[in-house]
Amino acid sequence: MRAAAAVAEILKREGVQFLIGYPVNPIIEAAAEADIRTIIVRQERTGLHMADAVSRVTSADRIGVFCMQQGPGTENAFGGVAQAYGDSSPIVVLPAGYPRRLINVPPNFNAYLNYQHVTKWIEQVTQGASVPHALLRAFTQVKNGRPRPALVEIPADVFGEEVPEPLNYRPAPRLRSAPDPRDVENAAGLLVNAQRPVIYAGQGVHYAKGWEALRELAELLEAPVTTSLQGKSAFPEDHPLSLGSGGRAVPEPVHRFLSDADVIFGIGCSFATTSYGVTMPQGKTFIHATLDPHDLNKDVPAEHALIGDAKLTLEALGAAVKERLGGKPRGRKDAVAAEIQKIREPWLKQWLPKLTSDETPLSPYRVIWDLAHTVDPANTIITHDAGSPRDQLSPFWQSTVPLSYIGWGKTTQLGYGLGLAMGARLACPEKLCINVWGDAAIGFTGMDFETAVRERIPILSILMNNFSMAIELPIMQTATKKYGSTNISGHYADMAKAFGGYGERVETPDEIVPAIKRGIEATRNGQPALLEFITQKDYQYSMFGRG
Ligand SMILES: Cc1ncc(C[n+]2csc(CCOP(=O)(O)OP(=O)(O)O)c2C)c(N)n1
Ligand SMILES: [Mg+2]
Repeated sequence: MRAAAAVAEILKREGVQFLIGYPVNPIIEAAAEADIRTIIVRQERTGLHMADAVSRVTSADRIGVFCMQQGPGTENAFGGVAQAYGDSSPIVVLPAGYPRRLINVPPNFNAYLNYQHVTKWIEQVTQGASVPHALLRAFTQVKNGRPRPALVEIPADVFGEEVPEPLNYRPAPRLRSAPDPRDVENAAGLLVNAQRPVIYAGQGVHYAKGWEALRELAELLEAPVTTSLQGKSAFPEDHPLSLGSGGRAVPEPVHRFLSDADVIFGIGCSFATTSYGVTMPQGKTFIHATLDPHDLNKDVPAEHALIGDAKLTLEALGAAVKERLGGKPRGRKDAVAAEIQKIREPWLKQWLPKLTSDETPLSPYRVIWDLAHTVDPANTIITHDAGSPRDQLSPFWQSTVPLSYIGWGKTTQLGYGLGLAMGARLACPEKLCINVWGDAAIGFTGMDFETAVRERIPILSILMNNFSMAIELPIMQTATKKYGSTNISGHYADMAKAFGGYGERVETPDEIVPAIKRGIEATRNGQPALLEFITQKDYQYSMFGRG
């Protein structure tokens, strides 16, 4: 068996149902021969974003795989891998390499050398017979420990080499580890004794599928819960103990409860310092539960830590807390829920004029509000893009079902949302998959709307066209005034139609809901829809304590 065919067979054994890629790479042809659906994008970055979403929305039960050619393909793919690394998404990347006689000769781009710092595992295969073991190492890495990309570069002349038969490959195992019971007892004691504990859940809860265990612990402790942007939807945001999610913009209860907490329990989170997450207040007692010891004391010094899988950690903590409480909660819940409401209601009231605005150009908040009240949230996966859409969507979008929101932003590449929605739809064909983006974001990856049409990936794309990089207006005033530096233009509904998709430009408030319904109908008929809302240059966000 040739090496390319061996790769395809291994992908099959690993449960890979579609190979996303861009030519030239012999794995594409071999995958098709092995009946793995191949999906060809318009540029590498979007394909990687799609693979990334496949891993995210399946809690890495299915691993997204992307392949591309040596040289330009690998050079152009860098952003997609870097984004997956920044946001900790486990994907397998399979670039071809230059033939072995040239691979280490400048100026040929060498993936092994250049991707070192955006992968958790990287290698260059030097002979066909080594391909199966190299892939076993890569899949073992993405299925275990902190989720991040693994890359195996296969030189073009290796693809034609023979791999000994029968192919000896069993899928990589997925193993979990639990924290030290002494640490669990310690943390349980602290949590039970805390007067104002807050639980902060990150995306580790999604990968561990620890949603139920998180809810049980929160209800037992009667502690309010917030999430990072990446962890959003790990806890139902319509639950009386939910504060809403963190991000650059947050609901006010998130800010107030974190500020007033005595103990903050971070579960499945990195506590990384970022402009796109809440800043942890000083002077609190932190309990940091994470899979990755590299995160400990990195940004937030934590006196107490637990290392292990988020679900196993939450279950162990739940049992220890239960024992300390004599099996049941102490009756604090109503008071905590009432306090949350007391902060939430005036906060929401303050934003309602924007959320229900009748103005034209449209308020982006009104578009989001109407979208939220038109779709079936339990059957929807939504993601934002960088820019105002993120900060306008995340505080007001209530996620009630695990993995119904793909939050991101440890690095914030404009244009990421489209590929995420497409990958989500591929992995969950029964869901309505939505990306909300701005007119600068579409400039990066908009051509791949054609991929959605051609590959029959019917997503709903909500575009806020304000003919501007509105979020940059406050810091680019002179450049805007003198040279129009933040101005952009385009008719994106027409672009969608030109690609064979459903496109509609919406300019009046009464047309928002009917247009959304028509867009959803188009997706039901297998056609991706792009709804272009002409919006205000609004750069007011629900931010607290940051510039
Ligand atoms: C690849 C990349 N380059 C630059 C940025 C910085 N950036 C963040 S948002 C933004 C402008 C966003 O404009 P738009 O998408 O139109 O959203 P708006 O704020 O106008 O609603 C820029 C330049 C980025 N996030 N990603
Ligand atoms: Mg804009």
